[in-house]
Amino acid sequence: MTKGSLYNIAVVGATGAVGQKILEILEERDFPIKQLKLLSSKRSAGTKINFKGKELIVEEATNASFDNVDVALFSAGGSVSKRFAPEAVNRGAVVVDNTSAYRMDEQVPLVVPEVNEDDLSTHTGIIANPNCSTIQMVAALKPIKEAFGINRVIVSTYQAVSGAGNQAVEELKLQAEGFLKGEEVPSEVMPVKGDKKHYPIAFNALPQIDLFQDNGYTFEEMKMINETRKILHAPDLAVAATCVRLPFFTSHAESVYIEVEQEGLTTKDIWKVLENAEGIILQDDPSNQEYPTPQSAAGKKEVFVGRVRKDLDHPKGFHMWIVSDNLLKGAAWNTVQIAERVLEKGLLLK
Ligand code: NAP
Ligand code: 12T
Repeated sequence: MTKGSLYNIAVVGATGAVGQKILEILEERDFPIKQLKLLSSKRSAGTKINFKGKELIVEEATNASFDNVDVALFSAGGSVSKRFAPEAVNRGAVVVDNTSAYRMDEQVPLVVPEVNEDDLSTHTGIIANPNCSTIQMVAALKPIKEAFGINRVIVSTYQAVSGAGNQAVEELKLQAEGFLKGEEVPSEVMPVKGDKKHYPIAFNALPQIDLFQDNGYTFEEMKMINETRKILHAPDLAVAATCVRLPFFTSHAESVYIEVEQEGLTTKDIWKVLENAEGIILQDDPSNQEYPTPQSAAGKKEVFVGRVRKDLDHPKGFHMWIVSDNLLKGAAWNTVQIAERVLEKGLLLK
């Protein structure tokens, strides 16, 4: 980033749950913006959004939207990224893509800045932002892996509805209100919009996030498995995941079991590493009932870790509880962080 330079930025999906958070963070970080384009589908074109005290008008995304754009931040679903990201790159924009469209593409770096920022320099136009559940887990596991080695990970997630977008948030609100009044509110979005069946999310727990794959895992679970291996540069790491949706609005929580390579470690050894890790806050004091929760992590950019303890049977096994705001570190903040590092490292296309 040349000091004082300003850049043309496009936000695709600016009216969505993630897009709105991206705008808040661009404003808060005083991102060096010359011109800001807000893009959506035809549905929201014309919507007015306030940014830094000025009213901006949302436009429908077209190929021409990306003329003269330096950095385009995409959070409008995989099909929108497939349709427009290559067009944006052809026009000279670096794309930071928040969807799963390109994450496992070998040409595309998949980046959590605290974990593998060096991978950014290999980009050829598109940089992928990992899945929200993956981001917070690898942020905590990376420093442990570096210090002690890790050869197995087993994770169960407790995920907020905001991960599934604004319509899912509305569905939970209406359903919870209805349930308390003894009325039944039908499910149309959860667990997955457009899937064959729907189940209530209010006062429930749904062991399905994203579509089922042929191997019996959901796509969200496979994203966690494959993305973790790619980001940690550990293609042979044993990873298993169970992803569950719960009826709260913000932050994902994860119960994570790991087996380390080094023998004889204690909980204190893990604490020490986490205390010094970038972007991590250790919040772990059982004697004072200190641990993170989805509510305490909401609105914060960091990843919180608590409940670190040794497995009672496996000598190299540890358990922990990892919580982070899914729309911030899990999506919008990681995306803007990537964009900031692209500018700092001089990695624009033009
Ligand atoms: P959302 O609240 O449903 O918002 C969707 C956004 O995409 C809206 O701005 C919508 O515009 C826009 N959009 C839809 N179709 C479009 C089209 N054909 N052309 C241009 N824009 C279009 O969803 P969200 O929660 O913000 O998530 C958006 C996407 O981000 C998800 O599909 C997912 O791929 C990704 N995401 C990633 C993570 C992560 O783990 N890193 C987390 C959450 C979401 P309208 O207002 O016009 O409909
Ligand atoms: N289906 O970016 O429903 O791959 O919580 C993130 C969150 C996909 C993604 C969700 C999803 C992604 C969800």
